[in-house]
Amino acid sequence: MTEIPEDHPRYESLLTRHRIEEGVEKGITSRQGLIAQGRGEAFDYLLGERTTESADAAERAAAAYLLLAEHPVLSINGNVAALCPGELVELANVVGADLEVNLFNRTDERMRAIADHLREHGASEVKGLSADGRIPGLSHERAKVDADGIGDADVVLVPLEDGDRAEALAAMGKVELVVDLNPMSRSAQTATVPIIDNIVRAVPNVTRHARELRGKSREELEAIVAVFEAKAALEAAEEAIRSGT
Ligand code: PTJ
Repeated sequence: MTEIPEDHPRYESLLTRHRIEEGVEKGITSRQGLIAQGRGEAFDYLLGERTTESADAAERAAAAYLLLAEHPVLSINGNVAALCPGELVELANVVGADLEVNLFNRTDERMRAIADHLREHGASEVKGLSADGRIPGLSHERAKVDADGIGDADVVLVPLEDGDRAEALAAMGKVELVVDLNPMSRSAQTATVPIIDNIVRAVPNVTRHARELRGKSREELEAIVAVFEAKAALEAAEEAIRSGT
């Protein structure tokens, strides 16, 4: 890999691409993850590679939901494990969430490689390997979850999720916080809180909000989630993409 000069105008984007490549080499990210990354990059480019005001509000609402949750779980796939493992471990620590590996293209090797990778980044416990629970209405491999993890969660952060599974999780009555750069994707459209932002910016920003909101009362947190409107957030993101502002 050629060294990327730090003054390159698209330094962050190229670095992110490199992390995904490394993820594939390490057996963490699937080859389809490269395609997903390309789709994400296109939307990010149109958004100006920045966290918009409406995405920031969604990240604050997500932080409030995570703090209000009885059992929050952060779902980890091969792309996010490669892109921001330490940041996800930090968010889990700040809001008291479980980390669960949950893959679209599930293999035992990748499950283990991702769990090990998260532990190398400071995770003490990683769920997803026992797979003794099922998401109803999905074909076998994609339905596998831990009964005491996502199976039991009331609030789940699902980054870069496929639409079917996002819908099935929503049908289980879970609050879904979806990170996806495409506001028109089915997962973003199904989410309680659609976060239209790059995962590498979104996770640290949710953590920052969670740190700020930690001392607030339940009533104050409930007021933040009550005023959040998913439809308005999706419209604002689409408008930002279409108009470039
Ligand atoms: O590791 P696995 O087996 O669980 O597979 C993970 C992928 C992402 C390959 C799988 O879930 C998949 O194929 O996803 P899709 O259907 O390609 O959807 C990925 C969505 O994530 C697309 O809408 C992209 O725009 C979006 N996306 C890609 N990169 C990012 C992103 N959103 C936020 N941040 C990104 N960095």
